[in-house]
Amino acid sequence: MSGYNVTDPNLPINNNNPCKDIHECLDSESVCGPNSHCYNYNGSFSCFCWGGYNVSDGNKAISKGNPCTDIDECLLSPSVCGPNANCTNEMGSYNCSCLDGFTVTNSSLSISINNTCRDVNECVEISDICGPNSICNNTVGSYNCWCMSGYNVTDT
Ligand SMILES: [Ca+2]
Ligand SMILES: [Ca+2]
Repeated sequence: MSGYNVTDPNLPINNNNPCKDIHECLDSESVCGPNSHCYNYNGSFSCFCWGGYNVSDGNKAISKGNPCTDIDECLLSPSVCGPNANCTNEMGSYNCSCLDGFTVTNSSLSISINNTCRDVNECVEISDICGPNSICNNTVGSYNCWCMSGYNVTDT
């Protein structure tokens, strides 16, 4: 039967020389190609892509000629990191980072559409950012400093 090999091909097939399951996964790389795992079972086998990888041509079985390749999450789903963030594709994964002037809302969780990058309120969160006798004005992604009325900036 397909998926089975006779134990000793030089002898007739019988109870003492039975058909044995072919362990296709012993050479997983040549069977399923890279970035995949191979699952052997009696009479056949299956290939699965690792997480973060997808088969090149979804209409065909995973193989060395139709291997699992990295999913470009940034291209596939541009909003994966949410607004005010950079998305960097990585092999088997991706990375989100906040743009300058922004920080992740909940720092104990990773940046995502559900935990977006918010504006840093520099005037509140960074003490004395504008120095003494000044007025600080927070803006989205940045901030401005002004001298209080009656004061001039030290070095223009
Ligand atoms: Ca990726
Ligand atoms: Ca700001």
